[in-house]
Order: sequence, then structure tokens, then C-alpha cells
Amino acid sequence: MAELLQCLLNVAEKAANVARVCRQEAPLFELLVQEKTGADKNKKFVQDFKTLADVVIQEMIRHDVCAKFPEMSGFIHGEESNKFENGLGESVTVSVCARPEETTALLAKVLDGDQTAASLLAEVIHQELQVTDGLAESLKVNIDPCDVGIWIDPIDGTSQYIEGKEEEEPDEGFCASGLPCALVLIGVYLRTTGEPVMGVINQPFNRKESTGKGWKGMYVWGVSYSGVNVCSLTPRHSRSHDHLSVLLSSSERREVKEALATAATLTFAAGAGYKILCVLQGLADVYVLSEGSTFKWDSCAPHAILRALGGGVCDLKQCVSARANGEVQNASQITYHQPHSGSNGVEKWANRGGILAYLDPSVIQRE
Ligand code: 2IP
Ligand code: CA
Ligand code: CA
Repeated sequence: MAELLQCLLNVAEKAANVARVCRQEAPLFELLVQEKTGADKNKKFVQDFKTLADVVIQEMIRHDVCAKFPEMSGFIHGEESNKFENGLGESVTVSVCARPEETTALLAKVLDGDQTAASLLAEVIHQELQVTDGLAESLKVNIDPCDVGIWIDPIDGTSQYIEGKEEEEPDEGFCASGLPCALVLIGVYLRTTGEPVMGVINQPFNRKESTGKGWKGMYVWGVSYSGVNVCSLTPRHSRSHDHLSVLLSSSERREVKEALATAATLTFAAGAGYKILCVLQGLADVYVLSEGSTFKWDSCAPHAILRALGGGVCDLKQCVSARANGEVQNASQITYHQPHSGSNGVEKWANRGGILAYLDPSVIQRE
């Protein structure tokens, strides 16, 4: 199974390269930032381009994983659809072709004939890349690829990515908004039980290069399967203060903010994945979300990593009712294999009862 992890680390790094290249290469960057000017067709085109970064990343991940693990084909899901309509109203299905020139030609169709932008993207998509990670290489777990599925969020925190505020993370803290909140999320779950068993988070914009021009990224991975719990991060449990620190979305409901403020210190950050990343780094005790506004692809990867460190991600509603009934609160872990019946479209995969993400289980018993 170290091979699947290695494959995900490699493709997540390529995904981060796609995300960075779109901001660093002038012909792509211009497409990303030109907005609200020009004709309607142009606006639509620019909109297309933004979605294209996500679609391209998702299809590249699907392509690379299926090439190594054909058994997983049909079980790699993501936020985006690969059907695309360009500014001319033509429908194009985005996929990664056998050769870079073919991928360039296909992308150029979506990009209204912009060959330069298309070939810059194709170059990154087809790059051979190997992440060197000693701990991942030494990992010994045997998961059959036939037993698992994958959830991809190609870019979580898209609005932060597009806006592109060049915030840097403080040494012992996190950003409320800005490029560091944009993450690539790849989570692996068991097809039978829906448990998240492996997760990779790549943060393409972790810190500025010393030259001040580009960005360097970082990644975190975790595996929690059959008694094996390994994570690339060293756990930083036991925050010594009595006061609970709760991370929230700035758009969280007022009633929830007010209720929590009586017992906890509230902090805010953008990005569902980023908030869970902060929890797993020990930068906040819990992430609470009272609404069903996140989806399986937002939580699968960080949930697997939290599990590897002894934490979890619960359905908030179920957790609250378990508490009211005096039952174990962390029993209601979110699962990833079954759609909600009676819902349509993406809602089938919503984390409907909200989210409670924690690193230290005793913290939620106390809450
Ligand atoms: C979004 C993104 C948002 C988040 C929302 C996610 O995913 O992470 O930032 O809202 O829940 O679905 P908030 O930042 O308020 O927590 P995407 O960027 O992939 O649409
Ligand atoms: Ca998302
Ligand atoms: Ca996304």
C-alpha cells in the first residue's frame, strides 16, 4: 500500500504545480485575474478558465491513479465534472491524453485556441515527478486497491486561490484567509464501511520563496488502517490551557458563534480543508460547522489524517443528540461510501449534519 500512498504524494505534488503554474506563468495568470472587463463571452471564458484549473487537476489525479491501479477505475470521485462548455458553446470533455501534444490540443479547445496557455498546462500534467518520503516508503500496510475508493477536492478554498492574497502563515499560527488556505485534498476510504483510511493534503502556497517570486508548498499524509496509524506530522496534543479554541467559518451562524463564545475562544479561517489542517496541526482544538455546506471531498483526506493521529471528524448533529442522550459522542464519525437517498446532485454527498473535527477525543467529551 505504500505504492498507493507514493502515487498520491506524487500526483498531489503535480496538482500543486498546476495550481502554482496558473499563478506564476504570465499567460495563465492573466486569464486568472482578468475579470469583469470585456464582453460577456470573455467573462464566460475567464470563468471557464478558473474551473479549468480544478477540472484539470481532478482529471490528472484520476488518470495517474488509474494508470497505476486500474482496479480503482470507477471508484475515483471528485468535486468536479469533466464536461466543459467553452466560450463558443462547444462541449469538451477534459481528459489527460497519452501524449502531451494531444492534451495541449484538447485543452486549447477549452481555452478558445490559446496554445501557449494550453501547452504550459499540458507540460505540468505530463511531468514525471517522484516525491521522496522515507516514512511513506517504509510503510507496511496491505490494503487491496479493490477495497478502496477516492475522494478528490482538486482545489479547496477556490475563492482564496482566485483572489490570491499573498498572506504568509505566522510561525505558530494560521492565516484567516489568503493563498495558504487553498489546498489539494485526496482521501481514500473503504468501499464496504466508508471509513477514511488514507489522506494526502498538499498546500501549494505554504511560504514564499526566498527570492520573493514564487511559492513553496508542503504536504501532510496519514494512514489509519487495520491497527496501523502513521502520520507524517508529529502530534502536538495536550494544549495546556483550560479554554477551548474553536475554529469556525466566518459565515457561521450568529447563534452558534454566540453560544460557543461563552465557553471557548473563537477563531476564524477560510477553507473547510484548511480548518481541519489547523486542527490536525494542533493550532485549534476543534473545527465546528453547523451547516451541511461541506461535502465528502472536503473532509475525506483530512479526516483520514486526523484518525491516524487519534482524532476524528463527527457529524455535528448526531454528536449533539448523542450528548443529549448520554451516549458516546465520537461514535458518529462521518463515512464516505453512501450517498444520501432522496437528495439530488452534489447534495447526495453533503456532510449534512455539519462537522465537528478534533484531534484529542477528550476535548469533545468535555464540550
Ligand atoms: C469550499 C471552501 C470554502 C468553505 C466551503 C467549502 O470548497 O472550502 O472555503 O467555506 O465549506 O465547500 P468556508 O471557507 O466558509 O469554510 P471549494 O473552495 O472547493 O468550493
Ligand atoms: Ca471544497
Ligand atoms: Ca474545490
